Amino acid sequence: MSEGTTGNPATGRDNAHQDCEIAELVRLATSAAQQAGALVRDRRPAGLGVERTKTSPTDVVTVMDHAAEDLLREVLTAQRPGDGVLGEEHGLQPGSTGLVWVVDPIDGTVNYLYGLPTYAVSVAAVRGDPMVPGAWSPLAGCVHNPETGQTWTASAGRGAWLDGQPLRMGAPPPMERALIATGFGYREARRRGQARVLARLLPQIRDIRRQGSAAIDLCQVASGNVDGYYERGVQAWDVAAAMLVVTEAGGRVSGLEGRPPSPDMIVAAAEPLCGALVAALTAAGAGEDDPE
Ligand code: LIP
Repeated sequence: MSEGTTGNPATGRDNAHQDCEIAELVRLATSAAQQAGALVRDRRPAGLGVERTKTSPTDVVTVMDHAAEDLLREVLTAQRPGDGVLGEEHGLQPGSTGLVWVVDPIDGTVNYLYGLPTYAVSVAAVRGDPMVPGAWSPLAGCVHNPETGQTWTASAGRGAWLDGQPLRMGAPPPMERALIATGFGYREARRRGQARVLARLLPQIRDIRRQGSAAIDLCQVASGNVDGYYERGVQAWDVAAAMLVVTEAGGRVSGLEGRPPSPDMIVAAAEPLCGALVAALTAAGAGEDDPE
């Protein structure tokens, strides 16, 4: 499988045109993510601090989140002025083409703040409304970790790659031998609920990893560094590009009880592990927070 594979010969011309357009979207996503990655890595101010907080005192934003999102918006709109852009820090700038760039300038901001290397720039081109769960789908995406240099890319129906090498997920282990990544939200009631779910799940699996970047967790599912991932509370910008990496590598990304992935819950793994995880999380009441 390679980027730019020609489509169905029956509709050859249209598919070839679409292939070109999607390949172009992947190139732009990759170039934008790598430029923003170089900025946050190379221009990190000495004594970087918290610029402001969002949903709780531990939900932080740094000056570099803003600088990188500004750069992403500039690069993307210079090339494709009619497209919309939805970013973690500055919200939605509507477009006219039906295509929206969904960007997270630094996914893993707490790691970045502490000088830990697990963070990423995430850039996805999606069709539909990325604010409404189930109403959008990613066409192209790139997740770039500026510290390791790892660059995951994916294009809808055409495959997923890590540093240009095709990714194909193998058969997963059973639940009791599965290494599962997860993350925790920033509000107290959410965390109490997440701790309750973890206490139910942990005895059923090999172990848990909490790496601090949903985008990297998902890409590591695709790369086989963990077997699965789940989290409550992640937004479209955290996961839009990495979801495509997982599905194009042969995995499944789901919500609970047949629902699409959403801020309520995202679960990712190859089948049958994904289904087993969804069942275990449902039984553990993972779709609800504890009372405030
Ligand atoms: C963060 C995630 C992290 C998750 C947090 C948060 P940010 O994104 O990727 O893994 O547990 O809830 O959403 O805030 O660094 O972009």
